[in-house]
Amino acid sequence: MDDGKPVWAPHPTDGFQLGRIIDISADSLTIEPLNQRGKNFQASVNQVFPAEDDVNKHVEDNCSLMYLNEATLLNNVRVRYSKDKIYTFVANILIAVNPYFEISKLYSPESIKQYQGRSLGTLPPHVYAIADKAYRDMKVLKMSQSIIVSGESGAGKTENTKFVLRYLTTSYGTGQDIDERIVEANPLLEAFGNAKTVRNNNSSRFGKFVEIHFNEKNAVVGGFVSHYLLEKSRICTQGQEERNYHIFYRLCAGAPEDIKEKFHLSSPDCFRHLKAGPLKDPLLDDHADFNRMCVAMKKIGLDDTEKFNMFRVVAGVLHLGNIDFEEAGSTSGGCVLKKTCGQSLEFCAELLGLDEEDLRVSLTTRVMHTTAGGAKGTAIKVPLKVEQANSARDALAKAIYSRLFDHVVTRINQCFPFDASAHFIGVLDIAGFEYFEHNSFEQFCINYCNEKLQQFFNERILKEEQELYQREGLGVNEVHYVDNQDCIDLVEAKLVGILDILDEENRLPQPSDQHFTDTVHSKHKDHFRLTVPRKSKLTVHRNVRDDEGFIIRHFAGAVCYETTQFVEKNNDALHMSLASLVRESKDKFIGELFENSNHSKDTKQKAGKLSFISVGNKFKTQLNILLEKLHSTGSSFVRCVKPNLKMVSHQFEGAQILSQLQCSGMVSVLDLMQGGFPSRAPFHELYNMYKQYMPAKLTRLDPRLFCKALFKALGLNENDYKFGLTKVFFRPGKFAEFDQIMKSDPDHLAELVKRVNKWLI
Ligand code: AD9
Ligand code: MG
Repeated sequence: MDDGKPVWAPHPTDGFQLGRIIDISADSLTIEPLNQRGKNFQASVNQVFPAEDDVNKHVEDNCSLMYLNEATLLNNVRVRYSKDKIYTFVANILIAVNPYFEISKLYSPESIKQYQGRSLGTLPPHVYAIADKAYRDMKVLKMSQSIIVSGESGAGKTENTKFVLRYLTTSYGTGQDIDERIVEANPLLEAFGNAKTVRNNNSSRFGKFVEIHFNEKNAVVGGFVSHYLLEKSRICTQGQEERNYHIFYRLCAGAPEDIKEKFHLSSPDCFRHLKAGPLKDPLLDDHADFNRMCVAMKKIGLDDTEKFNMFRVVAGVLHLGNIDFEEAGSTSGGCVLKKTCGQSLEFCAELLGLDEEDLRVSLTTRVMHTTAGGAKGTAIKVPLKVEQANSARDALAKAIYSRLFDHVVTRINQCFPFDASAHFIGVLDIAGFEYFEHNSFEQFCINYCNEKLQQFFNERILKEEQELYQREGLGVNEVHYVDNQDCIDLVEAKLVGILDILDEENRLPQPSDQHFTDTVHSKHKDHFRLTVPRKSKLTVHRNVRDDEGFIIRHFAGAVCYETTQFVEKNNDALHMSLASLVRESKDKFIGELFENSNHSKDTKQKAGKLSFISVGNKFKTQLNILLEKLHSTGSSFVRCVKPNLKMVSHQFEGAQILSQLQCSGMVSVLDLMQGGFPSRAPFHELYNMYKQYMPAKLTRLDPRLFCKALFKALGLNENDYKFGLTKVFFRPGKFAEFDQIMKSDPDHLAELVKRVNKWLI
């Protein structure tokens, strides 16, 4: 590397900068930046990478570069982004950078047509190319496929997912209702499951796996949506500058007057659950979005009754939120409703089909069974303190809303009838690795999920690549990657895993976050992946004990989790009084939302004890089902990248982007490819591609011999390629070089043909 050629060296904001090595010591290099104004600086050897000769060149498949490393990848993506080319391949993996503006014609109907039936690599990189590959693989291999879309919040996962769904239904649908329904399910899901956050004005607060089902003739016949982990805390509290779920504002803004009157709706600032955040966002048009959502509901096949049932529940949740409590004047220690809540209780009860008095009692007291004097015990009403009543109210709101969301998904699925499914293509749109200033149970679950997905990625890309080399008899050195099974075990192992320890805590008579945290630490004292946070990490902003949490060393970096509220957030059950209240609602719709919820066989309530439904273990089960599905399908990966934090177009923040590429495992892929043979082509493809240029004598050979003869005649360096059993494999950049020789000007080509002829004699 010290041959005076330019290198990529670290840069704090751009990720990398060009420089020249001017001195080498034992463990660091002295770099002179090529940018004249910069000062010389030190960089460690493993942070400096060789640069391509022409740093302004860009390639569609990053593997056709000569040097495969994180710096050349970043540079390639950067140069392409500056030309509005947001998609780049790294072999079969697609990188998609969010442009934050509509690129003209990129997703037009003509563009859809273009990609149909075309092999990967024959057209510019595009999410359509991935969709079509999945479709062709499904058809040829007779095997279901999945497309895993990942990336951080605002990176473009949901948008790309929608492009895939539209592409597949447009290209391979039968033109019947089902095609449209699959696409129209999205506005509905987004109304109930998306919200404005500081990272994304339309952030999905749940994960989803959407399957499009195809019949024996490979035409679209159905769909199915699975959803994961709706963020429930948002229903009652939102971060600064964030909003609640879109549906609340849309309903207030767009509902027809008679409905507004019936549901006692007014402007959002009349509702506690809405007025904390920005009520109106200049970029969001709640009124128009309401109408758009109603169109989607109609297309999906929901009638007015169902639609208004859903809206009624949403309105009920809003009025519930306005109920407030104050200490009761008596000595009971209980609380009463504040006078200032006006008719909130009445409206809420009316909309949810509850008895007003029952609702009031259920919010302010809790039924307990004493064990004294018999197996059943007697029920007594214990008054709740203001704080407890507040949390009972919020728990009820969260339970109702999340059941409503489950119902929306169930209804969507009922609108996709299918009975002739042979295979499916599933698209996974789920939040990527998260790391905030404060990390709680939600981040813990998301990052656990990402560990599992990363393991799947490693197996599919890294392991299978090496197996391919072996199968083809290439004899390439093994590339090592960090296996994260130990981290997954730490979370999900039976009994000793964090999820089971947490469940155990939830089942104690007096569960506490602190006791849970201590148990985790004591069960995993010297675990490589787990450490106790240092005091400073947790106590800067809040007054928490210094060990109230744990740090997990994830594949993408260490994350410190604060465990306050883990116990509460892990429990999906309502306390008994509230659960029976809603289950026995006079309103059939509400009653059905809560059917089979608490009180099922395995969640019997004991005396005085809350029932318990584990959020963590439910997610674990769902995830394992999902991974089983992924394992049984062929897979493609789309890595979405967020270009900047300001959410604006044409701004490429290199360092930010680099860290996303590292987190997504792309850098390990490059390591593997640099040591291996990233470009490959089956003999027959090369034969078909180049036979037109070659003398007849050569084209009479079979494809394998044809390639051998051609390469020899061209005098290609034998280190640059290898012949496998069915394919030729090229070292990084070498296929592009070869292709260029073959497609060079006619004079040069004539010269080549002469050489081939000579060689043949
Ligand atoms: V989150 O984890 O759900 O918060 P996503 O889903 O990764 O996030 P999303 O797809 O919602 O991000 O994209 C965020 C915004 O970027 C969109 O609302 C669009 O305004 C913008 N975007 C994303 N992809 C494209 C695109 N291909 N073309 C134009 C885009 N705009
Ligand atoms: Mg999203």
